[in-house]
Amino acid sequence: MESLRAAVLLVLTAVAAAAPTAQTDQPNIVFILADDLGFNDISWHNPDILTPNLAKLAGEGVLLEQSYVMPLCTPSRTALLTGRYPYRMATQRGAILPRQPIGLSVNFTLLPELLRSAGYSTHIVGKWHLGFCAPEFLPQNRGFDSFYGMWNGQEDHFTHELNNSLDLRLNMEPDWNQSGIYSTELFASRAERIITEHDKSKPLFLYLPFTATHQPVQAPEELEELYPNIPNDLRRTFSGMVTALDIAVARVVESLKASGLYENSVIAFVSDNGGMLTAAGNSWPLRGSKGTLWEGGTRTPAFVLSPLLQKTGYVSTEVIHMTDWAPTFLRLAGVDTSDLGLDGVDQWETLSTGSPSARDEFVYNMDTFPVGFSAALRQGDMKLVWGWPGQNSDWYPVPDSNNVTVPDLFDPEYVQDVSELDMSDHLTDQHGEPTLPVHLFNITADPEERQDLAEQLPDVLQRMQDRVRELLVDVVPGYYPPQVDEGYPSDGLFQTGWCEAY
Ligand SMILES: *[C@@H]1O[C@H](CO)[C@@H](O)[C@H](O)[C@H]1NC(C)=O
Ligand SMILES: *[C@@H]1O[C@H](CO)[C@@H](O)[C@H](O)[C@H]1NC(C)=O
Ligand SMILES: *[C@@H]1O[C@H](CO)[C@@H](O)[C@H](O)[C@H]1NC(C)=O
Ligand SMILES: *[C@@H]1O[C@H](CO)[C@@H](O)[C@H](O)[C@H]1NC(C)=O
Ligand SMILES: *[C@@H]1O[C@H](CO)[C@@H](O)[C@H](O)[C@H]1NC(C)=O
Ligand SMILES: [Ca+2]
Repeated sequence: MESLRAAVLLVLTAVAAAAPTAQTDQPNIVFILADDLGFNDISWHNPDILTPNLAKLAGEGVLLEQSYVMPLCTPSRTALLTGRYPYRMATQRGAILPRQPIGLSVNFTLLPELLRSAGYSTHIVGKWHLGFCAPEFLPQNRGFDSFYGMWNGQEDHFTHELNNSLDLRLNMEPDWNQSGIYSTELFASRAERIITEHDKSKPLFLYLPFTATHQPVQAPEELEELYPNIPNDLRRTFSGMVTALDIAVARVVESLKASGLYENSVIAFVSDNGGMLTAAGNSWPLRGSKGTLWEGGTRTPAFVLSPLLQKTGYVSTEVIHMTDWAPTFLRLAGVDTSDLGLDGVDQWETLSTGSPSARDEFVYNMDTFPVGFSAALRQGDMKLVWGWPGQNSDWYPVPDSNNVTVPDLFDPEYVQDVSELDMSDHLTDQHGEPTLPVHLFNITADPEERQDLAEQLPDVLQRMQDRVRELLVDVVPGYYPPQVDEGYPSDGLFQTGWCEAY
């Protein structure tokens, strides 16, 4: 009896002693975000694409086959950095346009701010795209110790200009000196420098949102030349962009190893949304494209890599949602998230051990228009798509020649149709069913969304529609005002200070 008590005491003491070291063991966190890289734009889904480094790294970690993100750049980034659904923050509708007077509301505390409070050095390299019209929206005022990159959603990959105006800064300082250096290489160099110069007495959070493979479609010539057999010119250049990204990620991981940070690092690689057809991105065989609620808009290549993972070298089909990364990283940093009201869930057990996903449900997106709405919900195997799914609802193989016209992202006429439908009572009326289209799929059995089960499974349909009605109460309609003249660049440079923060 005595010895049992002693043993228990010993265990308790060991646990107590372990607690403080957990704090100092906070891992380095490196989050690598690809831009518009579709399901079919990576070698493990499409052998025509050359990403040997990414495939090797994914193989050494856990390849995530059900990694879900938002359909567009800005919504996806708001989900990542807040751990919340964009529909609760009015950021769900679109990507921020250069002269739109909007940003991610300062009401929301971002991941880097919370990590910095927990002792991290925090850096962002690459594309911000969460608003810059007010200084309060800028990354260095949202928890990042340093910012190097661009404020907008896209720019020329060599000149770093959009509409003949520079969008490249180190914190506030414009960097006029990088014309001719390819964006993906430029950002990899900056990331290497941050890693090399990192003060190891602190943990590092490096957020690395590359502009690859967003349009404009441009690649270093020698990488494009690796693809002589791709018949579509735009797709060939696009493929070179993917390979540039592959090389850049390898450089970053090498640099973590060389500086001794790798052993205590967690590295995630995720694409922010599906392939954009007009920019030669591709989500085949999934349905739809960037900008849609279909799998092709929301399910993208991803993996996690870390010596801290208990089980590695396998393909996980567990659902990980974009909102889950913030609470997962915060848990690793020792930050309690229980009072933060996040939609994301801590997925470390799943990532580390391969145990079932910590969630059974997620919202792909929701938005309400003056009349009409758009929603998709997942519960277990099942997916409900209700209302406007976005443009491009077909299946789009990679173009096999130059003689193809691909559909554009937005078709104003279609939006017009939806807005003409009277949806004014969809929140309350359980019996007068909306006239908007409704679809039901078993994603496990039918990831391509070809078999609509809405008529076959009325009970499941009813249950999921009821759940959407319940969730709709929380929807803040997307805030997406027109562009304003105050936002025009001046002195050849994109500027801040032409809107009020909110
Ligand atoms: C921010 O918080 C203020 C004060 O609570 C509130 O009035 C405002 O609506 C919030 N804005 C957003 C975008 O949530
Ligand atoms: C590009 O800049 C010019 C000059 O400021 C302006 O007239 C034009 O509207 C701009 N284009 C866009 C797409 O903002
Ligand atoms: C750009 O180059 C100029 C002179 O060539 C130099 O004074 C300046 O510090 C450089 N800026 C940056 C951000 O490297
Ligand atoms: C291009 O495609 C169209 C429609 O598919 C076809 O009618 C036309 O002959 C094609 N042109 C060439 C040069 O192959
Ligand atoms: C969905 O498909 C999977 C795989 O075929 C099956 O196990 C499951 O029972 C299906 N779920 C429903 C609700 O039909
Ligand atoms: Ca994107």
